[in-house]
Amino acid sequence: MQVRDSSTDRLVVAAAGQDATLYVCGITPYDATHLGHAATYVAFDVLGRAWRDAGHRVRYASNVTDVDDPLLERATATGVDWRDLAAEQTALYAEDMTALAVIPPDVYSGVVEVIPAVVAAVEVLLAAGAAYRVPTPDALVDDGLGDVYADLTADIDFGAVAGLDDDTMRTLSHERGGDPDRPGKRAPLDPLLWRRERAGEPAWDGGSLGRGRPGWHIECAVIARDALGLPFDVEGGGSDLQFPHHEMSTSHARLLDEGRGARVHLHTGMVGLDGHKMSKSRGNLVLVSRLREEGVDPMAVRAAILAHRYRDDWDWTDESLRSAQERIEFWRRAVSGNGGPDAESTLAGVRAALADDLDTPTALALIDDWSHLSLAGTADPVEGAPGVISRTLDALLGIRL
Ligand code: 5CA
Ligand code: ZN
Repeated sequence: MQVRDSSTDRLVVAAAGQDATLYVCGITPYDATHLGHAATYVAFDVLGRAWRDAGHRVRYASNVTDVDDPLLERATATGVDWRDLAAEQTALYAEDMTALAVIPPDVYSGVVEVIPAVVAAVEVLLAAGAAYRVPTPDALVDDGLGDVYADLTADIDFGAVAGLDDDTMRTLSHERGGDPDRPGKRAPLDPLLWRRERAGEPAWDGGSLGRGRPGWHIECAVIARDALGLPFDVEGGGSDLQFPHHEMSTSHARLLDEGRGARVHLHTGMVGLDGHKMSKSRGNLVLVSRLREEGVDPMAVRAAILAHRYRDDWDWTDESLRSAQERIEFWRRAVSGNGGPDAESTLAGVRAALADDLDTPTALALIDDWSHLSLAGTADPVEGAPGVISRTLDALLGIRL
């Protein structure tokens, strides 16, 4: 299994040993799962399937960002308790993923479940001189402890994940949850590790840090480390997470155990609608749950996703769903008999396509080729060949006909 590492843009072996370890950043559960989320989780699901097929023991971990500013803001705006909102949306997400045949993670952790581990990690970074306190006059109790930030100068490899220049990093930090203009920080990009309690915000016992809640990046660093050990094979998510999220979480991981974070970073392209990235903040969403309510076959949704290369940006359209529905019908007709054209070379081709940086469009085209031959009728049908195709689709691509 080779994949294109998004840090170096080189093809690399995805997992060198028998154990293959994967961390994929999970949802922030304040709104329902849209096609962009679905495409990201389906892509990493195919990676897990290809690994299993190649004989690896897969260990997959993910998180739910069940405490974060956007979630708390949405809960306040709609008058719902943030815990209820998170629980409700996480359950809906799980249903959507089940419908899309995404194999669940082995470890699936909320932030609220790892607070003591995050506190201990931040204490380690402070003791190592890799973090510092920033005064918080607006904290509920201003006892002088302050918020805690990572000092990025402590990490000589900072920047290796995304490879961006300073100006770009600053712009993206501002757009994607950072606070480059916060007074009192040593450097604009330094990320928040621990936020002291503010009025109306949830907070937990933070030991020597004082009551508060975790920053975003440290959460994923700690969950990945505790679930998979360091270093692990692949860290994944959408391309919007390459910077700052994966740059920062990898930096934290490096400093925590004098180790490394992920060996390889993989980022999926952004799915858009009408030319704009699908996002909860923009509201241009096609929800998986809505499609399900409308009676759309989830396998067609999955096929529509797999028709695109995972790393490309693409737009969801009604047409892409319609052609996926037709494709599924076509495959169903083609596998309906007992015999058909020999399927071994198709299976080998699908395996080779997936081993080549998860080339799912080529894999689907190979199934199309076999289906055309099958429906044209073959002089010398091989018994059981349609079953091989059905099982290839099911096991490797997660499409049950
Ligand atoms: N909870 C954090 C990660 S720790 C988070 O980014 N949550 S999220 O709900 O905003 O996104 C969940 C996953 O879907 C992330 O991997 C994100 O990169 C991906 N994602 C978000 N929007 C899109 C999109 N339009 N296309 C493809 N993937 C997307
Ligand atoms: Zn994450």
